[in-house]
Parts: sequence; C-alpha cells; structure tokens
Amino acid sequence: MTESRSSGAAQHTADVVILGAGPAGLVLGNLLLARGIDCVLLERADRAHLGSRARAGFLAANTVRILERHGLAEGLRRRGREHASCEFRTEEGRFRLDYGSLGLGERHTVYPQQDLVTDLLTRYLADGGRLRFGTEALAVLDADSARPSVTAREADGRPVHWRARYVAGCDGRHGAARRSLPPGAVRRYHRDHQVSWLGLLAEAPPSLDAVGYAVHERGFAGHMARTPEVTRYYLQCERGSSPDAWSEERIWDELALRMRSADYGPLNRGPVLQRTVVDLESDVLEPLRHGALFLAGDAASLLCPAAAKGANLAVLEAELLAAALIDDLVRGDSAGLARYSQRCLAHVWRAQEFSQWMVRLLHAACGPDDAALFHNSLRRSRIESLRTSRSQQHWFAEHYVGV
Ligand code: RFL
Repeated sequence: MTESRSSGAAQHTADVVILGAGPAGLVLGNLLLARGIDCVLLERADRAHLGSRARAGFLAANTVRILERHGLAEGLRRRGREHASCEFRTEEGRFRLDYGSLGLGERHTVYPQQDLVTDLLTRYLADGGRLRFGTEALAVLDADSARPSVTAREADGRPVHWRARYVAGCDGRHGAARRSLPPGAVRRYHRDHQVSWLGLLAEAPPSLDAVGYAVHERGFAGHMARTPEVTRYYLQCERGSSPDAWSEERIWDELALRMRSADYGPLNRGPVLQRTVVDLESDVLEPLRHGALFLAGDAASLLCPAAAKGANLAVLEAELLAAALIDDLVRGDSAGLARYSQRCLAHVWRAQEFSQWMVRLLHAACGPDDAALFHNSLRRSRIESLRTSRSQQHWFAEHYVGV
C-alpha cells in the first residue's frame, strides 16, 4: 500500500478496492483480510447509519453455513432464532406450511441485517481492516485495463483517488460500480412487477409464530418476525403513495383487516418505527464483470423482497468472489475469476424465478376485466396446490429456504 498526494487528490493504492460496506462488501472484506490480501472498503455512510439500517432478516441455511465456515456467525448463533413455518391467509381460509420439515429440511435464521452488518464490521475493524466511512465512490475508471482506479469524495469533501488491481462493486443498485459500466459492456434485464409495498417496522412483538402471508382483495399484507420486540409488516399500496399518508391507526386497521384478525386473532400493536414505500422490481446484470470490476450483491442483481433472497445472494456471491480473488492474488490462478459471473448467475436466475413466482402468488389483480379474473383464478389454484399437494410443498420448501 502506498499513499501520496498530487494534483489536489490524495492518491492511495490497494490490491482490491471494495465499494460499499453492506453484507456483500463486508463478507468479502473479511475473507480477503483473513488471507492477508491488501484491501480497503469505501463506504458512503457513517458507522452509526450502517448499524441501524433495518432491511433483511431471514437468513437461509446456506448463508449461515458460509458465515460459520469463516468464523463470522458468532452473533447470529447467539442471538438469531430458527424459523421454519409460514402461514397463508386467503379468502378460502388459512393453512400452515412447516417448510423446515419438508424438502431439504432446512430452516431460516431470523437475524436483523443491521446486526449482521454490525458483527461483520466489528470483526473487520478488530482484525485491522481498512475502512473509510463517509467516503462516496464517484466512478470506477479504466476497469478494462490492468490498472483500474476509483475516484471518491471523503467525508470532509476532499477528493481521493484509489488505484487497484481489482475493484469489487458491492455498493448496491444505485452505486458507482453500476454507473461506471460503459454502454454495451453489460446487459441489464429488468422487470417492474407493477406492485408497491409499504414496508413497516413496528415496535411490537410478532403476532404469530410463522411468517404470515395474507392475500386480500384490498391487497397483500405480510408479517415477519425480526426480534421478540420488533416485527416487520408489509402492506401492498398504490404506486406513488407517500409513506406519510399512512397514520399509525390506518396502518394497524388495514393490517388487521387484511390479516383477517377478526377470524384468526388480533395483532400486537405498537409504535411504527419505520415506513418506506418499495416498488417491487427485479433486475439482473450479465455478465457480473467488466474487466477488473466485479459486481456482487444488489449491485449485481436486484431481487424484489417477496422471497427474501437479496442478502442471502449477497453473502454467497461475496464468498465466491473472495475465493476467486484469493486464487488469483495468492496463486496467480485466474480461472475462478473467469468463472465467477457464470457461477453466480446460475444462483441469481433461480432466485429470480422463485421471487417472481411469489409475486404472482401473493398479489390479487384488481378490476373486473378478463385478465384480472384469469390471474386471480390462477392464483387461487396455485395456493390450493400449495395447500394440498405434497410435491408442491416440497418444491416450495426447497426454493423458499435455499439460495
Ligand atoms: P447494501 O446492503 O445496499 O449495501 C451497499 C452499501 O454500499 C454503500 N454505498 C456506497 N458506498 C460508497 N460509495 C457509493 N457510491 C455508494 N453507494 C452505496 C451503501 O451505503 C451501503 O452500505 O447491498 P449488499 O451488500 O449488496 O446487500 C444486499 C442486501 O442489503 C439486500 O439484498 C437485502 O436487504 C434485500 N432484502 C432482503 N434480503 C433477504 O435476503 N432477506 C430478507 O428478509 C430481506 N428483506 C430486503 C428486505 C430489502 C428491503 N428493502 C431495502 C427493499 C426487506 C426490505 C424492506
């Protein structure tokens, strides 16, 4: 590593410059650091923000295995809780699916993403990892050359220039890695599901010991435990709705109605800590590489939250990228880097397929037209298959908890 200053911008070097300290960037950083690779993480946010950004919560069994394999699972083993059941509530009634005892017999571990990020961050810094908080990457330059670099702005506004051998774009869907891809270098497949959710985090204990999926003529409602005190809820809402248009009273009344509390028991109410509107969209970039720039996590592929796959794919891709970079930088073997994109894309498309299936399962189409009636009949038929067909339940279990 060298550090110097010329033409106003501080100049630094690292073998691997990682953009973004979310699950993808932090897993990658920890694995590279453990093998003595010279790397640095550039993160736009400050540390407090990272430790409080509530997003995912359901970790697949394979994600837990990856974290355990690298000694990064201590926090989730201590504080995470196993989860293996979901409940569907529809106009026809309700049923439980104990997916943990079907398919591959695997379970989720419920562990809030901000706690995982905090654990990974603490470990990386304790092991002496370099991380620049408050540093926004602006562009990746010369990615198709042997000497790529990153321009960035530090917390105090000063410009900085990082030269690297490889750049890992782990900075999400709106990050600098995606923005820096030249036209035509990578193809983007995009799908807008034409559905929006109001994502809520409530300081209220979970109301059922299962993930709850309610399909209702007024729209989807979802219930997901986060901790014994906090629950995530979703309410399908109009595209373009403002989160502020939803008072706490309206939120709880609408949740109670769609979750059919009158039939199946009341919800535990409490203050709503966070509300955001999420438009359900998916995309995949192909390939996940442009020269020396590699993409992982949401920067590589956006999964709509209907099937809770995004953070899990981020961890899987980070492990694959770390192994490939280590092979190259330690042993001079670049075969893993050459295969990286193809290996990830096989997982990405399977996850996209299941997410898409979930989107269609959970949302009723509105309107009296033929297309809406057709969609709703198919949806009812799918739910009925899930309720009655053993092989369908096994298929669901395998895809729901797998990555
Ligand atoms: P992240 O977590 O977005 O981290 C990217 C990091 O990059 C930083 N950054 C930059 N840093 C420097 N320069 C720039 N120019 C930068 N631009 C951005 C950001 O500050 C941030 O720290 O991406 P990563 O690591 O790829 O991880 C992806 C996951 O966060 C995401 O897929 C999941 O949260 C998706 N997701 C869920 N996934 C699951 O597996 N299970 C779930 O239960 C689940 N629930 C959810 C979710 C996503 C949600 N939202 C955000 C729609 C629930 C919700 C509400």
